[in-house]
Amino acid sequence: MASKANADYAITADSLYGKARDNTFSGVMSFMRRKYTKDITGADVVVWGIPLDTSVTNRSGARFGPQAVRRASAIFDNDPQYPFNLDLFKNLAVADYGDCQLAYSRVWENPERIETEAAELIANGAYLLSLGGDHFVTWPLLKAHAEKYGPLALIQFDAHQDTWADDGEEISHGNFVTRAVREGIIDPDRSIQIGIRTHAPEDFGIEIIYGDELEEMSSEEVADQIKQRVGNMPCYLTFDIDCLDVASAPGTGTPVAGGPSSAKMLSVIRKLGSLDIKGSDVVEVAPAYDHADMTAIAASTIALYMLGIRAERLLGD
Ligand SMILES: [Mn+2]
Repeated sequence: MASKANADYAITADSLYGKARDNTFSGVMSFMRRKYTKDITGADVVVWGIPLDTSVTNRSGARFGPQAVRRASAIFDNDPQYPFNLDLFKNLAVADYGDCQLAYSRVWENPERIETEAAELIANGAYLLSLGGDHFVTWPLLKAHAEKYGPLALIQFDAHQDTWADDGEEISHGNFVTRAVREGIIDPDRSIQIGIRTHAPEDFGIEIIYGDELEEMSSEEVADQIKQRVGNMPCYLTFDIDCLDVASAPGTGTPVAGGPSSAKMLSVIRKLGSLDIKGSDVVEVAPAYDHADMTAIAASTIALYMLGIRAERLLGD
């Protein structure tokens, strides 16, 4: 007889560990069926959605990103997760905290709302894995992380540098890097951007691997260059889904052709486990422009890899 207790693991789980038994096509859609809870006691990782898309320059819709990524993540069933060959949730306690409660009419309040809530979520040392939302959200996330961990090296997978001018008042997805450099939150000399294939007026000395260079490099070479740059500095990993080629990720607000495949970038992330990554995000998934969930699946797999290298690191400790 089927047990009710095995369904809807997101709300029936009695711990932050363990395997869900839901069918991939049904049930409550938390990220990878992790327990949906506001009690993050004992969590190694907190997954959190930030459905903000009021600061985009082109197509809006990333407010539906967290929903789409959670739904796509249901495809990861109970088998050991490739390529880690691990039950990630045997040793890694992961909570899905739901979404940030944003103000759609008092948008100027949102940066502080995000930062304040993020600070609470990481206060006890949990690793925060955030699902955007547009790339503005990385600004308050970086602030909260730097407040706790000090200045950070930034690892940014992106088609855009996000270094546009900023007067300190703007809510824009194109200048979080400008602010983070100006306020000393990231160290540009230890930071690196991967997949860039647009021009911006500033680079602040941040190292760049351009889209055409990626094409010529192996994933090993890319990962080595990142590790060389970051060294042992505490770092933050942000993955703008538009880093991927439009063929791998059409469902995003500012797509750019000529980017890498999901296969190559996943392979790079897999090799970053030795870095002292304090938190990460996957942003700019806009499912209204997606086809067959391909962008959402790519994004949820990137988030899975972020958990995977975290789980491996925990096992290594
Ligand atoms: Mn970006």
